Amino acid sequence: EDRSSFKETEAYWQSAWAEAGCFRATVDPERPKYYVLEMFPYPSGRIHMGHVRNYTLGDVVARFKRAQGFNVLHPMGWDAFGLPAENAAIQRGVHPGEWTRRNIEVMREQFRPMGLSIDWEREISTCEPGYYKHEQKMFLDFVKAGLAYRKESWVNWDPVEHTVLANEQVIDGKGWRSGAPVERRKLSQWFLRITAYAQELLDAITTLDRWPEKVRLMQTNWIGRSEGARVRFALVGREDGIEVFTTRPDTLFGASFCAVSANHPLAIELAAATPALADFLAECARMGTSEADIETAEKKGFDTGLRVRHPFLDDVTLPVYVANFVLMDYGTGAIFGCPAHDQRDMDFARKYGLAVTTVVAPRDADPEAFAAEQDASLTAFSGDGVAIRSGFLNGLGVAEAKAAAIRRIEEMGQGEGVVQFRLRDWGVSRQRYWGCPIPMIHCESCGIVPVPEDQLPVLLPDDVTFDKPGNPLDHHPTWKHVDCPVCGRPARRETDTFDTFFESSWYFARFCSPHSDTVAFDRAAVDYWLPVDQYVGGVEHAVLHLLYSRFFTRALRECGYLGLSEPFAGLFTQGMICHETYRAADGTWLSPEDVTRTADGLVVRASDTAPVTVGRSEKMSKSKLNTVDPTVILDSHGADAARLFMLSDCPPERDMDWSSAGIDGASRYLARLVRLASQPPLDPGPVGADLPATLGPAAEALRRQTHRTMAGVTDDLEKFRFNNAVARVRELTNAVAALDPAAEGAGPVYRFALETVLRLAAPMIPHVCEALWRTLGHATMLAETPWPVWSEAFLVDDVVKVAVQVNGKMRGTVELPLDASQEVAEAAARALPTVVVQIADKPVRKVILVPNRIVNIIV
Ligand code: ANZ
Ligand code: ZN
Repeated sequence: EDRSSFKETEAYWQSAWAEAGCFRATVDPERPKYYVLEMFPYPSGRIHMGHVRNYTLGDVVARFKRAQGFNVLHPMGWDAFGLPAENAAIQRGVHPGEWTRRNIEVMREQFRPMGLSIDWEREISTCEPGYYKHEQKMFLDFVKAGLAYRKESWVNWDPVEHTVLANEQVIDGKGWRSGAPVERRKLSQWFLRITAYAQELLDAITTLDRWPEKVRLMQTNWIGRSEGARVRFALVGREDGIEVFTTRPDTLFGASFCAVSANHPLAIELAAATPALADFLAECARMGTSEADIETAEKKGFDTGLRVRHPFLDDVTLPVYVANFVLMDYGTGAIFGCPAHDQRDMDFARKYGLAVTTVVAPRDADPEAFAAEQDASLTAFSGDGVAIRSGFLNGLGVAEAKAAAIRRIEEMGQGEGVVQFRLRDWGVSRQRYWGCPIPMIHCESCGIVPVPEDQLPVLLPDDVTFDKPGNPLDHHPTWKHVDCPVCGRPARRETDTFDTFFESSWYFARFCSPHSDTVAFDRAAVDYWLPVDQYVGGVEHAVLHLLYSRFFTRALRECGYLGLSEPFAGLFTQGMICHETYRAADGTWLSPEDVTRTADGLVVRASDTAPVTVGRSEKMSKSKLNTVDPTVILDSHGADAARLFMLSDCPPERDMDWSSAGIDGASRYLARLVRLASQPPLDPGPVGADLPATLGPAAEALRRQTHRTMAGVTDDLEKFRFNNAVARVRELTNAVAALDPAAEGAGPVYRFALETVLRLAAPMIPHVCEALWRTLGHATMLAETPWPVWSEAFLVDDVVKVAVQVNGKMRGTVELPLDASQEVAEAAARALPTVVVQIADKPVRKVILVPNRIVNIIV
């Protein structure tokens, strides 16, 4: 075995594993299962280093669990619908289906040399009718169950991509892909009722104890549960009133105004008769729609001239504003403002000269003095305290005052306590071609009717054109014209397709029975394999995909598809891959391949040795040219080296720096491992031989270290500390290399320790370990070999460091078993190189042993 032939070796073992069906998963109720899944890739065209990291991490888990005796499911598929395919069609005239399928071919071939332990027989692609037809059936079931519905609503419209975006896809007021400022439009859309599960999704977060804390927190905030009250304020001189949502009903006595959103029905009504208000509403419509935009924009209002009555104070009325910081789709779209205790209200009050009335004072403050100061302040006080100047609430703490205020409002019939969620229903309609058709038909006489189940799937037509903006399905000459399944009259197909997060919300379940044709899932298979035991992916999916999937699983449960609620028992989010950036003198970016390092370490342009400015390490991105093509690395260094460097550099949750020095270092280690196995400096004895009963101290120490490494690496792999696992394996490798071939029992211990290195490292660098396992004489494959078992006896710390002296002078230390005998201690001490030099050819007169402390050699 020679490291120089790594390519043949890696390819050889990949086919050997495939031929032996090592990674084929079959339901086996007798064995414990383990389902490992990496977030499936979008077939963009080529794999990138982020993929390599993601799938390497998952593969380590899959191989480790398989060795531990689990029945492992580790599948792979393609998240194949989506916009880039349509953009390619527009820009390059290639059909989205062709573009996508070609990319899948290319990327599958790019993944293959990584040696991933995947059951390729389960490969799925979401753009194929065999996949999306089940999705159409699910949607019809959701409609029946009231979990999907249609409503007219304000939507985020991406003017570049001509489609609706979910709130989650709007980042800082811009489309998450196009980067174009989002516009507001009113459209009729399909929604999934995720809000029906808001409380359940929130409560269950506490059960996700193998999820990163930050993801759980992000989901908690996204669901955004607030307890508070709806309070109705009667309008003076009108029959109706304004209903507000507040989380601070305890501050009602400090109210100085009410405000409604620019999209509130009252604002729209008044604007019809007030041109200045109409102008103000138009100005608000141009403002960004995201919460962040609204948070940071200057607070502006329009005084409607209307007034409302204070619910608790008979003689008090408050002005009503239309304000740009009130969102229509949260609470009731209206608020009461209490400037003393809310910063936005404070900013607003100071701008429009409204009263600031302090009604909560900290417990340790003098209420009068505090109130006087706070009334004049520019900073709201939102802390805890006791109610003051608040009639029947006076003296109560914030929590009690909230409860008392709600009780009184309910008694008065002016409102009620409510729980409010920030979470909105999920709008799933997209005006795009390359997605799953929504199986509905619009009939003028019957309304919206579902496509009968026996007519599924509704196939995407292939013959579409992209020469006009908008949805090609809508432009198609015939596709949308169908007969109404109810009355038979001419009707129109729904031309919207699903948001592509629809497909990724259930693919993990489809992997359990990817070929079942009549049903989405074989029930026995999903019952056996789900939940996913370990999911691995990017933290960018913390709310979108991961929350949708949690909801979808519940919706499928409700419709009888499966019997669980949480799809992912364990989640790991990996860090990004970064690389130094390079710029030429003229400021243009240079790629890592364009530069080279001179003998004195200077980075210069490879073509002409012109000076290069080296920038800090940043996330690999095409715009800064600091990407490294995985295919080039796999070709030049092999999968094992790439995997090893990915794992060894830093903890997997952190961002890592890719460097050529790092990948070279990984290669060197592999070469060394190959030498240790193929050119051992001693006779390692036969395969399968037991270790001799007695070992010399050096061999004994290596045996002990080997057992410790087994325990340590196992623990590291369980806890995703892959970099520590690599470090331990390397240490053990060093110890194997350092073993004195002449030591008593060296041969068999050398074999034992080296084989252990291979077994422990196999999940990380599977090819070289498999090959060397064969080199060491094994007939069976390492991929089929169980995980090593250590003996606890070797883990207890009964080694001591003993000082070694020659003629009373300190010459070094040796590690000895506790209470080592005179012979053992003397042999170990005399083997120290420093001692050998000191003794030279002088006769040893005496060896004095102070047990467990000192060996003193007298010459
Ligand atoms: C009066 C009040 C007094 C408020 C006070 C806060 C502090 P969270 O925690 O996010 O649920 N609010 C209600 N609906 C709103 C809307 N559609 N747009 C903008 N703001 C809205 O926030 C709830 C608080 O945000 C509510 O409680 C309301 O202001 C405001 F000292 O009511 B509060
Ligand atoms: Zn009809």
